Amino acid sequence: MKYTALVLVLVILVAANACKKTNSTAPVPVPPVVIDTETLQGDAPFKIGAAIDVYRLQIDLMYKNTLLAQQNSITIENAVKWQSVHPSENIFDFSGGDYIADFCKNNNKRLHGHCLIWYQANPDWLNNYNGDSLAWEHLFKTHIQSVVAHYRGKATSWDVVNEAFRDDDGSLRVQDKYPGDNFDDGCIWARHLGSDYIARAFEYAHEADPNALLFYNEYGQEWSDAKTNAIINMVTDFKARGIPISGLGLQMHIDINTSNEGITKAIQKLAATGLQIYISELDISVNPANDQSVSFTTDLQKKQADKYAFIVHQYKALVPSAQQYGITTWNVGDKDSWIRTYIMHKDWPLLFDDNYAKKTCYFSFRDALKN
Ligand code: 9MR
Repeated sequence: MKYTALVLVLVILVAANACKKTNSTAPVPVPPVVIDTETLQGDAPFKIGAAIDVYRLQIDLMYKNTLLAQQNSITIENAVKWQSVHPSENIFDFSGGDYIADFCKNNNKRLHGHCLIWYQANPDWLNNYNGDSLAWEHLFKTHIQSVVAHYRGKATSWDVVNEAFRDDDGSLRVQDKYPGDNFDDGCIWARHLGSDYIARAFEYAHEADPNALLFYNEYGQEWSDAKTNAIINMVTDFKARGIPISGLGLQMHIDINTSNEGITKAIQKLAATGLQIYISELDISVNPANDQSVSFTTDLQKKQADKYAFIVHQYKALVPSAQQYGITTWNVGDKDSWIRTYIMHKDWPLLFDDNYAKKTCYFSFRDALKN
């Protein structure tokens, strides 16, 4: 009995081993590689970009593959904002920005740095910094020049100053308008350095990398004439004084109801400066009121697709080709949009869905790029 059991075990072992050998030599089926021959970057007469997050790039293959195929310009969404890149007075942390810069270099994508000076995303140590105006100027200059110099030869362009003007009257953000609401909508830079800080930011950035293209970036120009006019006045003044500004970023966080007339007017006015014009943070919300009962109906899909196409057509028609710096969406797909992840709205604002499949607006956007 014992002997029979032993023979049985041996037979099983030999069979299992034979099986293993057969399996290991059997050809492993290779999934077919699908090459996307119809892409945004392939069809655009200018650069097409997305603002991206380091962590997602590291962990989400669909996200990464979409970028690899579709876009040829990358904006660093958060990794080089002051609070990420300069977390304490004597520490710079370039790890996130470097990861994205390497991705761009290895995959031949243009890199746009965002943003050197902003009233938001500043670390507490900076907001609470105690120093006279000379000490503040030193911090300001050191930060700008350290970051720009670090990415010299890697970043083609920078948002030097972001969102310095108010929506209602186009005045400079200085004091916090609503103290007590836990959000400072004024600007530490204007408070400590005076109103000419914007010009000095451009000069410092230019010294650190004379080849970088330097942008002023702003939202709301399609609905706030006051803001657009303030920007145009700033450009006129900068030109008269020889301040090195290369371009204007028209963010365009809009929705399906944003007036077409407002969009046209903003593009026209900015283009008339002769500077590079960059649609820098495009997304089109379909549910701006964050109504929880809304679903992404075919009607909303169509309205969104029409709006995306309208913007591309206007950009191509109104911005001379030598001034077309490109169009960048703020994030890649609906799933990773700041509208979902940051303000937590129920929305579908981008060109790719939750599985990075192409949406109706992707096709209208791409057709508009082509035709
Ligand atoms: O998308 C960004 C979000 O992840 C950040 O938490 C937030 C604050 O730093 O900034 C968001 O990006 C903003 C950009 O830097 C400037 N224009 C408006 C963008 C959306 O809020």
